[in-house]
Amino acid sequence: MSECLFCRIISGEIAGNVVYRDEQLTAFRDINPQAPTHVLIVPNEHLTSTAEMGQQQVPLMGRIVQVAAELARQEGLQAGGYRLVVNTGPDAGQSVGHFHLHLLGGRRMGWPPG
Ligand code: DGP
Repeated sequence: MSECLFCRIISGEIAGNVVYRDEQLTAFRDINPQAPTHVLIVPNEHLTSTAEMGQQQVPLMGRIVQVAAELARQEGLQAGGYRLVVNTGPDAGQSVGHFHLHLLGGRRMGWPPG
Protein backbone atom coordinates (compact mmCIF):
# COMPACT_ATOMS: atom_id res chain seq x y z
CA MET A 1 0.00 0.00 0.00
CA SER A 2 1.43 3.40 -0.96
CA GLU A 3 2.04 6.09 1.64
CA CYS A 4 1.43 8.77 -0.97
CA LEU A 5 -2.06 10.28 -0.99
CA PHE A 6 -2.10 10.99 -4.72
CA CYS A 7 -0.72 7.51 -5.55
CA ARG A 8 -3.68 6.14 -3.59
CA ILE A 9 -6.14 8.30 -5.56
CA ILE A 10 -4.49 7.23 -8.84
CA SER A 11 -4.79 3.53 -7.91
CA GLY A 12 -8.42 3.98 -6.85
CA GLU A 13 -7.69 3.01 -3.27
CA ILE A 14 -9.01 6.43 -2.18
CA ALA A 15 -11.99 7.96 -3.97
CA GLY A 16 -11.17 11.01 -6.06
CA ASN A 17 -13.36 13.01 -8.40
CA VAL A 18 -11.46 11.86 -11.48
CA VAL A 19 -12.13 13.85 -14.67
CA TYR A 20 -9.47 12.29 -16.91
CA ARG A 21 -7.21 9.27 -16.86
CA ASP A 22 -4.80 7.63 -19.29
CA GLU A 23 -1.73 5.39 -19.00
CA GLN A 24 0.52 8.34 -18.11
CA LEU A 25 -1.55 10.70 -16.00
CA THR A 26 -4.69 11.28 -13.96
CA ALA A 27 -6.70 14.47 -13.39
CA PHE A 28 -9.10 14.94 -10.50
CA ARG A 29 -10.90 17.82 -8.80
CA ASP A 30 -9.15 19.48 -5.86
CA ILE A 31 -10.79 18.66 -2.52
CA ASN A 32 -10.43 22.32 -1.45
CA PRO A 33 -11.14 24.30 -4.63
CA GLN A 34 -9.69 27.80 -4.87
CA ALA A 35 -11.68 28.69 -8.00
CA PRO A 36 -14.88 27.48 -9.71
CA THR A 37 -12.67 25.08 -11.71
CA HIS A 38 -9.78 23.60 -9.75
CA VAL A 39 -8.35 20.39 -11.19
CA LEU A 40 -5.07 18.67 -10.34
CA ILE A 41 -3.20 16.87 -13.14
CA VAL A 42 -0.69 14.34 -11.85
CA PRO A 43 1.67 11.74 -13.34
CA ASN A 44 0.60 8.17 -12.53
CA GLU A 45 4.18 7.29 -11.68
CA HIS A 46 5.30 8.83 -8.40
CA LEU A 47 7.43 11.93 -8.79
CA THR A 48 7.83 14.16 -5.73
CA SER A 49 8.24 17.55 -7.39
CA THR A 50 10.00 19.47 -10.14
CA ALA A 51 13.11 19.17 -7.96
CA GLU A 52 13.32 15.51 -9.07
CA MET A 53 12.80 16.22 -12.73
CA GLY A 54 15.29 15.35 -15.42
CA GLN A 55 15.43 14.82 -19.16
CA GLN A 56 13.31 11.68 -18.82
CA GLN A 57 10.28 13.67 -17.64
CA VAL A 58 10.32 16.24 -20.49
CA PRO A 59 7.72 14.46 -22.71
CA LEU A 60 5.51 13.77 -19.68
CA MET A 61 5.48 17.45 -18.71
CA GLY A 62 4.45 18.43 -22.22
CA ARG A 63 1.64 15.92 -22.08
CA ILE A 64 0.48 17.22 -18.69
CA VAL A 65 0.23 20.78 -20.03
CA GLN A 66 -1.55 19.54 -23.18
CA VAL A 67 -4.14 17.68 -21.07
CA ALA A 68 -4.54 20.77 -18.85
CA ALA A 69 -5.33 22.87 -21.93
CA GLU A 70 -7.82 20.25 -23.15
CA LEU A 71 -9.54 20.12 -19.75
CA ALA A 72 -9.65 23.94 -19.70
CA ARG A 73 -11.50 23.81 -23.04
CA GLN A 74 -13.92 21.21 -21.65
CA GLU A 75 -14.53 23.38 -18.57
CA GLY A 76 -15.35 26.38 -20.77
CA LEU A 77 -12.34 28.41 -19.69
CA GLN A 78 -11.07 29.33 -23.16
CA ALA A 79 -12.55 32.83 -23.32
CA GLY A 80 -11.83 33.95 -19.78
CA GLY A 81 -8.49 32.21 -19.46
CA TYR A 82 -7.06 30.21 -16.62
CA ARG A 83 -3.96 29.69 -14.51
CA LEU A 84 -1.62 26.70 -14.35
CA VAL A 85 0.35 26.48 -11.10
CA VAL A 86 3.08 24.16 -9.84
CA ASN A 87 4.22 24.52 -6.23
CA THR A 88 7.63 23.07 -5.37
CA GLY A 89 8.77 22.76 -1.76
CA PRO A 90 7.84 24.54 1.45
CA ASP A 91 8.39 28.16 0.37
CA ALA A 92 5.91 27.67 -2.46
CA GLY A 93 3.44 25.90 -0.17
CA GLN A 94 3.63 22.41 -1.69
CA SER A 95 1.58 20.30 0.71
CA VAL A 96 1.41 16.97 -1.16
CA GLY A 97 4.68 15.31 -2.16
CA HIS A 98 3.53 14.04 -5.55
CA PHE A 99 4.00 16.42 -8.48
CA HIS A 100 0.74 18.10 -9.53
CA LEU A 101 -0.23 20.86 -11.91
CA HIS A 102 -3.13 23.00 -10.68
CA LEU A 103 -5.64 24.12 -13.33
CA LEU A 104 -7.55 27.08 -11.90
CA GLY A 105 -10.22 29.10 -13.66
CA GLY A 106 -13.67 30.61 -13.60
CA ARG A 107 -12.83 33.77 -11.65
CA ARG A 108 -10.52 36.78 -11.95
CA MET A 109 -7.21 36.19 -10.16
CA GLY A 110 -4.70 38.56 -8.64
CA TRP A 111 -0.98 38.82 -9.28
CA PRO A 112 1.51 38.33 -7.71
CA PRO A 113 0.31 35.19 -5.91
CA GLY A 114 0.43 35.30 -2.13
P1 DGP B 1 -0.15 21.99 -3.14
O1 DGP B 1 -0.40 22.97 -2.02
O2 DGP B 1 0.37 22.67 -4.40
O3 DGP B 1 0.70 20.82 -2.70
O4 DGP B 1 -1.59 21.42 -3.51
C1 DGP B 1 -2.12 20.25 -2.97
C2 DGP B 1 -3.58 20.26 -3.28
O5 DGP B 1 -4.09 18.96 -3.02
C3 DGP B 1 -4.40 21.21 -2.42
O6 DGP B 1 -4.95 22.23 -3.27
C4 DGP B 1 -5.49 20.36 -1.83
C5 DGP B 1 -5.42 19.08 -2.61
N1 DGP B 1 -5.73 17.88 -1.84
C6 DGP B 1 -5.20 17.51 -0.64
N2 DGP B 1 -5.71 16.34 -0.24
C7 DGP B 1 -6.58 15.95 -1.23
C8 DGP B 1 -7.41 14.80 -1.38
O7 DGP B 1 -7.47 13.89 -0.56
N3 DGP B 1 -8.16 14.75 -2.52
C9 DGP B 1 -8.13 15.75 -3.46
N4 DGP B 1 -8.91 15.60 -4.52
N5 DGP B 1 -7.34 16.83 -3.34
C10 DGP B 1 -6.58 16.93 -2.23
